[in-house]
Amino acid sequence: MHTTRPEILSVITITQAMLQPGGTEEIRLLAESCGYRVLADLVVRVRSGLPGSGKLAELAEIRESSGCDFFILAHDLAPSRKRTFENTVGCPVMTRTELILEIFARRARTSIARQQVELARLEYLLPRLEGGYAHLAASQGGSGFRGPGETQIELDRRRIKNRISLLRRRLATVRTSRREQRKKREQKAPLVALCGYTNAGKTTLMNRLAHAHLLAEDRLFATLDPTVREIHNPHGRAILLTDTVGFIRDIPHTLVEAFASTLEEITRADLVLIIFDSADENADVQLAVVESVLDDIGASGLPRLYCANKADKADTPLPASSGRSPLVPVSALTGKGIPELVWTMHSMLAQHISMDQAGSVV
Ligand SMILES: Nc1nc2c(ncn2[C@@H]2O[C@H](COP(=O)(O)OP(=O)(O)OP(=O)(O)O)[C@@H](O)[C@H]2O)c(=O)[nH]1
Ligand SMILES: [Mg+2]
Repeated sequence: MHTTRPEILSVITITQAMLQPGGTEEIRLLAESCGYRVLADLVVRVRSGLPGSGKLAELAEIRESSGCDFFILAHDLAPSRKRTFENTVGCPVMTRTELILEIFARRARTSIARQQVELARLEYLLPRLEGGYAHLAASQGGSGFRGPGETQIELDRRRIKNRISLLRRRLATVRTSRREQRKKREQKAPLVALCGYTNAGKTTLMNRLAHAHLLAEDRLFATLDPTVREIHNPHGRAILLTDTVGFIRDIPHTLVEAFASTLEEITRADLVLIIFDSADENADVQLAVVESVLDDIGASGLPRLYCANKADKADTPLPASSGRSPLVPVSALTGKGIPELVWTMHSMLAQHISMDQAGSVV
């Protein structure tokens, strides 16, 4: 019997010369996390997002000889320039934002995550419909909107707007009910939010601390929905831990908006545990991204504890620790440093909460 396997698409990534450190590795990891086979990583010089005409002609030849299905750009591009790019190289071109939206679409499992991702994709698509993006939404798989042809633009736009309003209304209800759940929890125990760059090891740490079995894997954006687990300190007092969606540099704006109720979990925490991969040579850049997202979502004033994870892999001790404290090195994988982390977490909570309220609850 003949069984059909899902087709694996082959891609070539294109990183701008002089992009930030780690840009090429990150776009490859993003592409692989989306299930694509990466045939090559090219670094090219671009001006306003577009390579020069000679380079574009060269890319068209590379596409012919490699048989790649499309190119993935490590940067974003205005719709008209993207069309020029695609017409010259003779295949679709996916921007970084589109790739991230696609990964989210593929990862979303729960109904709330699916609605959040659908909203983000539609918000992204709406202003681009006229530019002929509908075919792209239809051709790239995933669970997002399938746009009909350009002839129906007005109809599409109306449908999309209606769908966006419906999704916004539904997600507003989710936000309200999450707030109510949080209020109940807040009365029960202090909340520690695990946050950090995607793939830093947040879920592995959550599993280690709470003896949980949540999905942790070597892929970007394995976690989309917030999860809460209860742990107890040696005196039997409860602490709630919440694991949530990871951050990435230049996180698409529509995603931040659509995931507002998820990110709100962090802003309500009594302590923010910032987990980073201390073995990653770009840990400093990633930490700066995380700190800036925390600022953006209004969580900058919360007490924070840095957790230098993957200490089992790090050659040099804490390359990214510059000026950040308190900081505890751990390995969520082996358990090294976990008792120190738990102790610091408890003492920070005790200090913070006793300052906030009359009596200590920890
Ligand atoms: N060597 C080593 N690997 C680790 C450690 N902690 C996590 N990992 C690995 O790092 C990868 C990512 O771990 P996750 O826990 O899924 O990371 P995350 O931060 O939750 O990632 P997202 O949910 O995708 O944002 C997995 O392959 C883990 O096994 C550690 O301390 N040491
Ligand atoms: Mg995770």
